[in-house]
Order: sequence, then structure tokens, then C-alpha cells
Amino acid sequence: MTHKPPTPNPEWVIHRFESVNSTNDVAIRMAREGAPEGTAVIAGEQTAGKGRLGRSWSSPAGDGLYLSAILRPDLPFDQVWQTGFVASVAAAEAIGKVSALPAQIKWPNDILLSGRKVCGILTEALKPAVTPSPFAIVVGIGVNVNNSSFPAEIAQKATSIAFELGRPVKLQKVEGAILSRLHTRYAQYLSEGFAAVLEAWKNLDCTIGRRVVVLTDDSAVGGIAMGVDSRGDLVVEREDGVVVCMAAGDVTLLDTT
Ligand code: BT5
Repeated sequence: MTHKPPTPNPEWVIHRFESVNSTNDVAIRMAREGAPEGTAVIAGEQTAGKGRLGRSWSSPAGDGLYLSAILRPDLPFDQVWQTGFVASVAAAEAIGKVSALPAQIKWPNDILLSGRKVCGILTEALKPAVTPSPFAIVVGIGVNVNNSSFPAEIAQKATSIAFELGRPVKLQKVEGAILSRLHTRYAQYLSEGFAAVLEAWKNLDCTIGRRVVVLTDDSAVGGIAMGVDSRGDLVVEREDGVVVCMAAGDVTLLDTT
């Protein structure tokens, strides 16, 4: 089967909302109803923005970009996780371009400016059984654009583009850059494969070589981040010399660069 790449930016078909619970939830509903690849949902505010693993994403009105894009790659379903890497490369490049600051990726797909989280990515997939084939992936991207403050629980680890630059930034500019880079990197992923995207990811990554603690539901693994393997797992050498591959988790960087 041949795969049709998404319509090129600016021809994404964008559905705009003032306020939604979650752009991912809206996009999932649209995907179930057959919305094609290249459909994007953008909201001015999310009342129940989602992070990974049931966590929440602070989404105040007017300050951030809340965007979900529907992709329908003609690829094996077990490669869905790779689109998270595609999106994180695209988001880091877009934020870097708009801000002219060095945006970096912390494994697996947090985007950081000055070591603080400026963007998070949540990828969700619908199997062919619940959506017209090929299956659908919803890539949710949240960017702190003009936030000048954050809820107390994230104040120490979050930042916005405007906060870093000391001046406001046009949301439209960030949106255009994200959609453009997402299109480019997704097209590259489809034509060249995951290795090319992973190479770009590695060039933006700030995790490898650092002393880390990786928290999962039931463990905390400390050591040196040695690399990312072909499955996207983080390879950590523990202090006792044992090397472990982490498929999921939250990384805390312990040393400074
Ligand atoms: C993420 O999860 O980072 C994925 C966030 C995805 C948000 C987008 S917005 C558009 C689309 N629609 C949605 O409903 N979601 C997507 P995770 O790695 O689990 O990080 C969540 C954690 O980041 C929270 O537990 C907080 O500690 C922190 N956090 C929450 N809001 C934040 C914000 N605005 N900026 C920085 N950190 C935040």
C-alpha cells in the first residue's frame, strides 16, 4: 500500500475552538468519525488538558498553544511510539526557530528552554477497530507561549517562550512554525524512516551523558544516561554497573551542563 503524505502546511485543515476540555479528546472524537490525516484541532484554552499517565497540562486561556494533529501513517501499529519522537523534534525546532533560543529535548519528549519545560507532547492512538483504517494517531502538543506565571506545583520547572525572551510572542507565529516543522519531519519519517528522525532527535537531546534519575510507577533508577536504542528506550548505566533500558518514565537531570 502506498501512503499519501499529509497536505502541506499551510493546508492543514484546522478546526479552532475558544475552549475545549482537551484538544486531544476533540481530535480523538473526530478521528473516530473518520477525520483525515492533516486535520488539526487548536483551542484557546483547555479546561482539562491532559499530560501522560493521567497527569494534567496547565492550559490557561490565551497564553499557550494547545494543538492536536491527526496522522494516519500506513505503518505497523507497534511503531506508534515513534511519532512522539517525530513531534518532539518538530516542536523543538519550531520553538528554537521562533525564539532563536536553543530548545532542547529531554527524553522522551519534553521540550526545554533554559532547562525548564516549555512544551509537552501526548501521543494517543486509535486502533483500526475503532476508526476507519489506517489507524489514527493524535499528536497533542502544548506550548507555553506567553505565560508570565504558573501554578505553584510547576512554577520551579516550567517556563514560557515569552518569559525566556522578556517579551510577548505571537501565538500564530508559534502555531505556524509547529505545523510547518511537524509536516516536514513527518514527511521525512514516512520517506526515510525512523532512523533519520532519531538522528535529528539526538542532535537536540540534552539527556544523554547526564546523571539522571528515571522515575517509573514502581521504581527509581539512578545512573548515567548512555543513549537511546533503536526502540527509543533510554539506556541507563546504574551506579552498580548494570545497564538497564527504560521504556517509559520521567527523567530528572541531576547535573548541570
Ligand atoms: C506532557 O505530559 O508533557 C504532555 C502534555 C501534552 C499537552 C497537550 S496540549 C494539547 C493536547 N491536548 C491535551 O489534552 N494534551 C495535549 P507529562 O510528561 O505527563 O507532563 C505532565 C506534567 O508536566 C504535569 O504533571 C506537571 O508536572 C507538568 N506540567 C503541567 N502543565 C505544564 C505546563 N503548562 N508547562 C510545563 N509543565 C507542565
